[in-house]
Amino acid sequence: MSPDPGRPADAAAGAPAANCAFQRRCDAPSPRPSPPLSGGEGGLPPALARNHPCFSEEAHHHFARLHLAVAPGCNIQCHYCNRKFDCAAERRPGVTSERLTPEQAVARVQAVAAEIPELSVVGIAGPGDPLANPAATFAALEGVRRAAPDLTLCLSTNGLALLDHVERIAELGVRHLTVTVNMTDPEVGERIYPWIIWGRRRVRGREASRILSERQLAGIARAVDRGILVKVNSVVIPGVNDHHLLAVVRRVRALGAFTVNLVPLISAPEHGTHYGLTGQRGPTPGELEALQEACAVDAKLMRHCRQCRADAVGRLSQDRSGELAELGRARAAAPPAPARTTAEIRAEHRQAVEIARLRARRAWREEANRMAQLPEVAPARVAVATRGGGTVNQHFGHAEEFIVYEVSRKGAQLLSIRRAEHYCRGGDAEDEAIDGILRALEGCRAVLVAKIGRCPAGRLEAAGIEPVTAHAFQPIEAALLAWYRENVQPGTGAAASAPQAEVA
Ligand code: CLF
Ligand code: SF4
Repeated sequence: MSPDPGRPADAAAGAPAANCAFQRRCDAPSPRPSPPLSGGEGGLPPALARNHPCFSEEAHHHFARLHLAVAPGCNIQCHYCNRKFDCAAERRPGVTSERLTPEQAVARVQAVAAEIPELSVVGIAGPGDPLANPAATFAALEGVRRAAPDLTLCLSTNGLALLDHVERIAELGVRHLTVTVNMTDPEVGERIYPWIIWGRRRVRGREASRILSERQLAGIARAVDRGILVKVNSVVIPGVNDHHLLAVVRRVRALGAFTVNLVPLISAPEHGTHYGLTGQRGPTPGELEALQEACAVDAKLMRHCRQCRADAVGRLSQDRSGELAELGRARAAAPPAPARTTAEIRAEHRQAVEIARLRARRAWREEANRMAQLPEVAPARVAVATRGGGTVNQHFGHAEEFIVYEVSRKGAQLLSIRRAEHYCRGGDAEDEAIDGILRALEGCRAVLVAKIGRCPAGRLEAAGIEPVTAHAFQPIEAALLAWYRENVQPGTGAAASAPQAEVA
């Protein structure tokens, strides 16, 4: 944490304030002869976001979060929410298999901390709104602060009650806050929120959205003022607020929001939500990307969100909530491991991450210098399979998701996360799964993996996607730049060489 609780650590160090909307541009290595690349050296997070997997794209390769589902109630109704729905396999916000008391929550933190050394953040994100359940939320946060003071605390809220609690949040040392802002225009809002609870009564229609928006914006401004890093999540709802989100982004950026996360609406009839039942669709990947491109001019965007559950555990790419739920219950009854022990293990992990970061930065620098010699060529989309640690280290057959980057002379920019069923199940190849994987990799020129079998490699090649194992276990951004330099023809953007996968 910052030595001065009212002031971000970066500001104390004389660097640009962590909540500066231009942070990414300030960080870019402009004096280099090569173009300012987004990743590696230039992509390193500012101090406050350094170990937070959501506030830093780079940190999400190294660190894990734990959500404590202590907040069941909500003070508003969103047309995309139904908290009665529960399915262990469902991955989306608001879903949880278990609600915890503050005491159970602290025991869970201790149990999970003993299992996951990369744990860096404990967040409260539901299943309702944390600030509509202030007693449980603050009791849990206080308990965690006492039990594991090195863990970063995080909150996610709809913002209606933020202004009432922002001082307490700051006093507790919460430096990372997410506010979901889907509109600033009540005319748009009345199609998203049927009602809010305000002044002990239910307010409906446009007036509800007017109050909500006013409170959200005032709460964000106050939180920024108190040195809290604010991320804004906006749910993209085609035909309802998509045309309006650029204005939302500009407004929250002007208030000092650190980053904006445009999340696609998840909507299906079986969820029992208003949107699900009325057929409101979410955006297509293309629509989402186009909106992100438009908004990226005005704000730093988060593009690695996994829209996680209210009881999510682990790195963003691997929710271990199901696996660790039992463990939490078993350990809750037993005396917890001494906090000092788990804190020491976490400190060792952080040291190991710094070493990995140094290695990645060195590799990036070398590649950046080589890239500087490259003439102007068209960008290429390339997917990467990773199981964390910041390297290309996942076997194609085990990948449940691919990270898609756009690679060009300007660097490697993360575009999206594409989920897919994994190809190998218990040692058996799933031929049907390859069709879904090919759909997930649509538009990609290559996929960088640690290993791949002969059969799926052939299917990828037939679909025009080059399976690449030549950069296995290299840092991701340097590997992407190296692939690009070696394989893209000047002037055409076409891959130069034949597929180079080493078949497992
Ligand atoms: Fe949790 Fe949210 Fe904190 Fe992260 S999640 S409270 S900021 S610790 Fe992260 Fe999950 Fe996306 Fe949220 S991937 S849904 S942005
Ligand atoms: Fe559900 Fe969150 Fe909306 Fe409340 S604010 S209705 S918990 S999505």
